[in-house]
Amino acid sequence: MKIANEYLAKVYADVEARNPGEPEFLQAVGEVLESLSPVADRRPDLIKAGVFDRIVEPERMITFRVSWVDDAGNVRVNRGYRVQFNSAIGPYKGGLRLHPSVNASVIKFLGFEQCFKNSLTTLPMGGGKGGSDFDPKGKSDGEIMRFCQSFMTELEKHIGQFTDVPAGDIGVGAREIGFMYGQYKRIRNEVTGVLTGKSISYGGSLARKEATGYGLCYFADEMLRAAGKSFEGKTVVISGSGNVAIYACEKATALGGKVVAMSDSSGYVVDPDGIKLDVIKQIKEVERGRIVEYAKRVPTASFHEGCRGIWTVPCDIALPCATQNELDLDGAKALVANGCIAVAEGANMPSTPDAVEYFQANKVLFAPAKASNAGGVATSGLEMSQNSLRMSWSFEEVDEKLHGIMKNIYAAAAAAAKEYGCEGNLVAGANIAGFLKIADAMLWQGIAY
Ligand code: NDP
Ligand code: 2IT
Repeated sequence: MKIANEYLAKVYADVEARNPGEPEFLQAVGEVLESLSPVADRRPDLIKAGVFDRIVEPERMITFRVSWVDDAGNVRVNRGYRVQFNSAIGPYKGGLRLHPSVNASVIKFLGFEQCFKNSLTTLPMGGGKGGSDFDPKGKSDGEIMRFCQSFMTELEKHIGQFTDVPAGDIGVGAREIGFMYGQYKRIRNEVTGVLTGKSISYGGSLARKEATGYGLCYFADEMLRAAGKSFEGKTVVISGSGNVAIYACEKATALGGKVVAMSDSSGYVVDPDGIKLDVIKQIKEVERGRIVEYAKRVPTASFHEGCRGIWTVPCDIALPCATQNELDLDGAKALVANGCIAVAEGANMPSTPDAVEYFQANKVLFAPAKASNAGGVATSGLEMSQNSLRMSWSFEEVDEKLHGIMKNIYAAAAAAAKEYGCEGNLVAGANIAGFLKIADAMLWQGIAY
């Protein structure tokens, strides 16, 4: 980790000592502190008020047992988490992830990133994240429901519309949010916007489902345009085939790009003709199947085992939309060698630090996750507003607000990078712009003696 400012280097060393065995969390903190060096150089007041020391420590970390009964009558036990990272600018806000790889490190890295992302949206939302090591793959609807109900039976004690508002993430979509919301309402006997990503019939927002993928492309479009380029006529590779990837594919295609590859955790499909999104949606959203099916149904497509090979597919624009650290230095080298001009992150922290460095050294336009995937949580913020107003806006109204927010995030990140001496570096710009608003709010609110 190259943290230029001496004080921040010490903050990082403390975080390292205090959080052993948490590589993802340390990776996320290290990247942010690296970017904040020019801020610490100019702002002794923030050092004096302990803002850097406080911002890397979650306000609260909740860990709990989730027991449930499977279809065969066996008792199963998983571990649930909610990190309430920072509430300086609003109630904790962030998704819930259900995946066997979930642990404290993953939840804390996601919660930490979420604070800066939410700040960038300009909406009043603090940062949080949660989930469980439960594996939804191969589970029946009944098992998913019983797990979600048990999970919410404990989580309910810690959340609320003015306290903490969870949403979806990997393994959590409208089905899971519905089961969790039903349980919350059963226990509390109150109808409030305590979760976002709800279905439309009981308070969800139009365009929330599309928002992360659409927002990613709106952001990438801004970045490309600032460099005199666009999606028009470009070949695009998208990893993943979940919520973010599907709607990134839809918008990238609408903006004139041709998506030629998508993946899941078992492998990737290449379709030189352009991915037929209706087939992907049928397999993934309706059948909950595997991507290999696409190659069986579409004659122009081929399936390749293993997901990392997707970065060897030649493209102009790469959109990693699956999971953390899925794009490493080898992937970055393959993309650059094939002439890739832009990478925009849809997943959270999908690129390893050496991959990011390689892109920047090779003048690839690079959009960091906490800026480019903020459209999902921004639209969650719009869902909260609609719930509070007891109103719902049209798809076009929400989409237009989302588009405006993404343009604004690009402008804020680009401006902060310039102001702090690293023009063109959107990683640094997004970290600095996101941080400054939270830091200011923390200064105003004092320290509990
Ligand atoms: P989904 O569960 O809908 O889809 C996840 C996709 O990523 C699937 O194709 C899945 O494949 C693949 N994937 C997951 N884990 C791995 C892994 N360890 N290795 C390889 N592939 C993997 O999740 P989302 O689309 O919602 O989330 C994708 C990413 O976007 C995550 O990083 C998430 O944090 C981030 N994000 C999501 C937002 C949202 O609104 N949903 C907002 C902002 C960021 P398989 O089915 O085989 O597991
Ligand atoms: O990583 C993310 O920003 C999300 N999973 C969305 C969080 C939200 O509260 O909508």
